[in-house]
Amino acid sequence: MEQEQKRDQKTVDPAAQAAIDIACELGCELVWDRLKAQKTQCAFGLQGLCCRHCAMGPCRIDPKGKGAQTGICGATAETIAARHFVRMIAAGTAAHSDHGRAVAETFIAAAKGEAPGYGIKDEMKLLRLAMDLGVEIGERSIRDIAVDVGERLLADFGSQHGPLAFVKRAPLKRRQLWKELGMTPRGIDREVAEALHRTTMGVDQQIENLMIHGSRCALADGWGGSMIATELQDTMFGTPVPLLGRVNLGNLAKEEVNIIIHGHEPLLAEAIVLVSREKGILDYAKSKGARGVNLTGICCTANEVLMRHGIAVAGNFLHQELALVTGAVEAMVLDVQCTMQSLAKVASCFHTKLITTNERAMIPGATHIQFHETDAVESAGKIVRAAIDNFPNRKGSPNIPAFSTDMVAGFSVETIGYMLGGSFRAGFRPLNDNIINGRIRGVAGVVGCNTPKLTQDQYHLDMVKHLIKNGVLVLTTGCAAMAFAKEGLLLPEAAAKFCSPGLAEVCETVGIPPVLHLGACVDNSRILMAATAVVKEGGLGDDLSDLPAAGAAPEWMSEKAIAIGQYFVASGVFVVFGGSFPTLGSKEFSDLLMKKYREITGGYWAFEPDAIKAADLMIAHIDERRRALGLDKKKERVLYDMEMRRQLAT
Ligand code: SF4
Ligand code: MSK
Repeated sequence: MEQEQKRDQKTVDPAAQAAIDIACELGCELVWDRLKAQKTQCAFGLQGLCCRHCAMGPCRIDPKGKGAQTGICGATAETIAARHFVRMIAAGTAAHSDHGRAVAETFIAAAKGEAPGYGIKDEMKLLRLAMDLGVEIGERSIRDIAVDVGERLLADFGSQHGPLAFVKRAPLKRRQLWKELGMTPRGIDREVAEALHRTTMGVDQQIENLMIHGSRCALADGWGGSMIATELQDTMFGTPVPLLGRVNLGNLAKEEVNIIIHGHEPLLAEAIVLVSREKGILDYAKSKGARGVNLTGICCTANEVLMRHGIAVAGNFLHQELALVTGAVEAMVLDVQCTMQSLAKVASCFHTKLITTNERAMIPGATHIQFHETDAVESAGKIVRAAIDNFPNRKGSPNIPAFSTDMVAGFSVETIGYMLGGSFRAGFRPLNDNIINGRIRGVAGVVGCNTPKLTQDQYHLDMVKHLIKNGVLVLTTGCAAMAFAKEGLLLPEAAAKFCSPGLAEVCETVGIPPVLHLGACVDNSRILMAATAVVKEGGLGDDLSDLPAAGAAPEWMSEKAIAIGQYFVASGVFVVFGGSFPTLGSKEFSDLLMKKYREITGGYWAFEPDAIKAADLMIAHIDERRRALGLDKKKERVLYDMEMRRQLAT
């Protein structure tokens, strides 16, 4: 009974619950209602056992062994599940990488002076990138260097033979392994196209072979498209440094024009931040009876402007409809990814204007105002003015749940290095030392979405509280980061309250929270870079798979999460997913991912619906890595006699 009640509970967030109650009173349909309307979901689809890759189908495999055991073409359960999984990786890689491409194109235009409103904010990062990429610095201007850096990275999308530029950042041993396995990504678009080719009817029907390419495609995301997005965004808009932010629906303002930016690409959001602070815009808002313009965000666009400007976050994925239900939102401005089509219907119950801005992502019922990167300020101004014009259309007084929590965000890899080592000797030595001495047991990346199939944020919170209680430092991105922020886990004070004594001591000494917010979904590439920095710092093995580290996406829903999971697995990391897993209908394919991959790349998958058990799996993996590194034994103190000292000196 208690279990059932728990399952029925939609959220653990009181702000979300208040908004759900309002929607209920108003008869406004939400994501949970639509989930219910789906009734029992297709068991074949859930387990990866249906295929509609050709017109002989759709075909499905009976997991109980009674009905059909192959598709009409003869494809087995294994092949069907593997092809589906690889297509999810390809879609996720395409999404992150198309984002990266848009950023690279704007970066080049900005460097050439063809995109007024954008520039190069972090020149140091640009120079570091130039050195990494072999771009000449000499006496050249920042602009010329930036054009070459942008062109070099843009070339990775269409490259045919690779390797991608950032692959060489990975530890040597990992690169050699990728080479031996044939997993080194050659070109971002090439890997996505080949994934679609191989998974079409009658092509690759051998699951190990399919997953070699699935891994190569995922690596083109993590060490390619996503990393390009992160690095160029930092260079253009500034590398994040820790700052104070706030999260939850209480950040909507009763008497101001509320604009919510939602999606993933920060190109428009950066321009909106700029424009919404202009005096002319504020005066315009006042002329319409508002006190000002209040900008907040949802999903990863929110993370981007939080990390660089401290813009408040209205909520994570499942908050997108709830924010509109408050009746306080003049405009929700969408770019790309994770924006539900239902927003148009919810917005129509209120005065809210739903504005799409990207030609790649339109929604019936929304107003489309195309954003032009080459005319960013003017374009953003049009959008902000449209929101202000909507303020007088508010129907009655808004109903804003008064919940807001403070947080510290903005932990780029550079910042973590400075915080640990100081500006002059930035580095990961103190982190490595504290892992070696056991104050920090290990590191976990806990990232990803929400899904209405699970109580919003519950799994995230249960897992992470268990991890930090057991001495595991957590790195986070995406909507997971917002779940932790709402609970106060992104505050330094959380260390004393929730952590093991060792982890609390380290956090208090350095002044960091036990859960570090590294940014948006594309910024999972920062976790790859941080892990690589730890390996290079020394003392914890010579490959990513040696580290006492693990990853998780407890409440995942997007194909992007599968791409991220696989690039971590292919990079040597153990990854646990909650909720559901799209391969369980095929034991053989699931075994490949969850058992055999351990021998192939050192990384492997697990699926665990229970948050505490999942966290324990991560801890068990971390302990196993510690044992392999010899960190489980207390080092015996050796008293050196004169002879031993002499030997040391020679
Ligand atoms: Fe069915 Fe094979 Fe066609 Fe898939 S590819 S729909 S399994 S016949
Ligand atoms: S926004 S991909 S719901 S994390 Fe990046 Fe959140 Fe998942 Fe979208």
